[in-house]
Amino acid sequence: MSARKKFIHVCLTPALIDQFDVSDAIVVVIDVLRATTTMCVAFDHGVQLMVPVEHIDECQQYRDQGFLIAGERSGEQLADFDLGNSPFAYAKDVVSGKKIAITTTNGTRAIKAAQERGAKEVVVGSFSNIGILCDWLISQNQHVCLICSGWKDHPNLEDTIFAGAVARKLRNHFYRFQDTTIMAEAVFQSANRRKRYFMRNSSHFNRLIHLNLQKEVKYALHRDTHPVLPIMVNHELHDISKHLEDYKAYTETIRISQETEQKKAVKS
Ligand code: 3SL
Repeated sequence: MSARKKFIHVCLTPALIDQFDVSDAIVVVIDVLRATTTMCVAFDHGVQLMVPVEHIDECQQYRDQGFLIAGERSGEQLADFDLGNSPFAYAKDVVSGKKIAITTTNGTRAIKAAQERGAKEVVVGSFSNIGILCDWLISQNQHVCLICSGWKDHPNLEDTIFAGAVARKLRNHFYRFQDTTIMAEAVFQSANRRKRYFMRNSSHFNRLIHLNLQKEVKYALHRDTHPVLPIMVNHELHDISKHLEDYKAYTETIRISQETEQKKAVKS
């Protein structure tokens, strides 16, 4: 860590993203229940790459390119999609070696918003990869912006709690410049060790409980179960957990092969 500390900001909903200059920051997109947790499970189970997309029809188009398509709206799997947004559906025998295009109510939208805003890097965070994520953020010595996906542009409790957990881990390495970072850390400190109890009145917790998804909520709150680090390389998410030392060279190789594929597609 260099002598100059960097800033850590918390953006409580994608609707506020325009207030943040992320051109010089690593953005961590957070959707604990459940998109970013599910993405970590998928990569840990051997997915080759994932393409997060905002719209349903855009996602469907990937089927013709040999992708599995995953879609969720308001907690439920979309009809005729291969997968929804349940971490339990992304078993090794289903996803290993596969390419997946995914659209979810808030999480994939937040990823796209971060990219459109010009983030330097966009990575995916959840309790399941919090350790590797925080170690990597410290090692990068860059400004960090934690973007909570929330629910339809409203802040939510679970993503704020996670942002606070990250802020807590990073507090000695970063300036906590804005009140939202301090607020998120305070919420995390109140909730820690009894997160499910704390969240019992939250809107999305109850939405998922009504869909009989209590097992998924419990699963999403466990730490370091899937130590991967998905990062956006152009429009695709790739796991860099095995390439932390030379992740820039690794992502550059991916960019080159994306260009080659694109040229082939134009010719054919
Ligand atoms: O909003 C999202 O992106 C989803 O994670 C919501 S759900 O947990 O699948 O309902």
